[in-house]
Amino acid sequence: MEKIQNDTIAAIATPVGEGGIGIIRLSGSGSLKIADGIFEGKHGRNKPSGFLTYTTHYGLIRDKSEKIDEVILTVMRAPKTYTREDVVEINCHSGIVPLRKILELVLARGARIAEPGEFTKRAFLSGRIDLSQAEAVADVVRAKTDLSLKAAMGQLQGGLSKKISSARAGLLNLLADIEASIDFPEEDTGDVPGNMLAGKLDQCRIELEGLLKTFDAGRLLKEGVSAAIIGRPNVGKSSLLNCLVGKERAIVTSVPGTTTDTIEETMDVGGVHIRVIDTAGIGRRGKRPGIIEAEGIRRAGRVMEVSQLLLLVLDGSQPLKAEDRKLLGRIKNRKAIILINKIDLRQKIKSKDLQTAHPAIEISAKKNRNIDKVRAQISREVWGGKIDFTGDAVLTSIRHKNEIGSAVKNLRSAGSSAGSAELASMDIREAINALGRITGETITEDILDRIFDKFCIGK
Ligand SMILES: Nc1nc2c(ncn2[C@@H]2O[C@H](COP(=O)(O)OP(=O)(O)OP(=O)(O)O)[C@@H](O)[C@H]2O)c(=O)[nH]1
Ligand SMILES: [Mg+2]
Repeated sequence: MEKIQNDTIAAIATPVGEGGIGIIRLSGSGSLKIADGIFEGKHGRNKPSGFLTYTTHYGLIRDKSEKIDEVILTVMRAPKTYTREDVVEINCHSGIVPLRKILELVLARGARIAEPGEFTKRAFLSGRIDLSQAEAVADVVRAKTDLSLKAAMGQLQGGLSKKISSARAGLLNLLADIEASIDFPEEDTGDVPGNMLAGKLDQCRIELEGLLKTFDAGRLLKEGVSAAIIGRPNVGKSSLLNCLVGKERAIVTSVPGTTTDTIEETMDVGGVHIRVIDTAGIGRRGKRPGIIEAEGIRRAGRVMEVSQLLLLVLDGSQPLKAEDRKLLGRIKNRKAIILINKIDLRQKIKSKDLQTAHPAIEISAKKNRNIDKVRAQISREVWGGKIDFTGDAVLTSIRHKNEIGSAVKNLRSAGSSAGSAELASMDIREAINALGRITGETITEDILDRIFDKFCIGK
């Protein structure tokens, strides 16, 4: 899908705000000429259109007689650039005004403001990277842990593309053989006997199924997991949140019903990004819940429904109460860890009283005891010990998963219509198209738009 882009696009490529350096990026055939009109080199009279590729130059950005900022300007000439077009990057002081003024200046001289992800979209349309690599750019930018970065980088460097392209190439060959046997049935085309066809289809399908199996782990890496801290009022939920995230995030007092809203923080456990959510205590407080507390309890219930992992806190210094039992019942079929808190006090709960299949850990949130065990258990629950991350391709995108899923279905159906070459070839063609939509060989404009809409401006 090669396409000529004539217009020159520009955007602020760094977060807008006060900082050391801000970057305005230009891409397109007009980039150098636009830069010529506003840049005045400090040393020598050269203009950007005369600069060698991948050289940087110190100078001023000017709007006629007005000096806007001192900058470093980098010229990168087509085709060896991010977009394969002429690219100019202007490093200026990162303040809202210089960034905005320089952007306005390049727009006034004929550049157009870039859409979200348009630089990366051009890198794809020019054929420098395929679609799955372009998507990985957004994943790299958004990576929240070392492991999610590793997965995104693997994809950016073509790990997934290679697997998909080789499966697709195999299917294209197979299809060519089958179609030759349909078109010239009388000739000996070295045709594909049924069992050989079935063997090749199986091989390709099994490979794709292997890729599908990496999706649970991949999604975990990319999206992270939400873990809700739940329990009766005053059992130490907020104290636990503070321990886990290592700061005094939530208010802790001895008054039952201290937390009235949900409080969210993030942490990294074994490379997985975890959103920990503290909630209002569920159940009776000292007094009857007012409107605020009632809403807090309702929210706690909702968070409990949607979180992937539940951390049920019990107060070990008190006998198990009816409300604790109710909560134990509610988490029966959920992924959960039970935390018997306040073990620094005399204990009234024994783990065996709990009658639960969930793991239970005795902790003291106040004295920071056994919190490392909680982390280790969270990691076990979340990873299930089954992530093996050997640098092979990992599926992290639901879009890719769906396309591979439909390719697998088509290959299965092709295998079962072994008798009819026509039917089999139709299915194989569908599978080839599905795989092509991952790498971008076969893709429609609206899917492209949907993918790049999710990017940030300037990327
Ligand atoms: N002795 C002891 N006290 C604790 C421990 N953890 C929490 N507490 C105390 O228990 C009281 C309640 O703690 P919080 O963390 O506010 O409890 P909570 O479950 O968030 O309470 P609500 O927000 O009211 O539902 C505070 O006085 C804490 O200091 C612990 O491990 N040992
Ligand atoms: Mg609280």
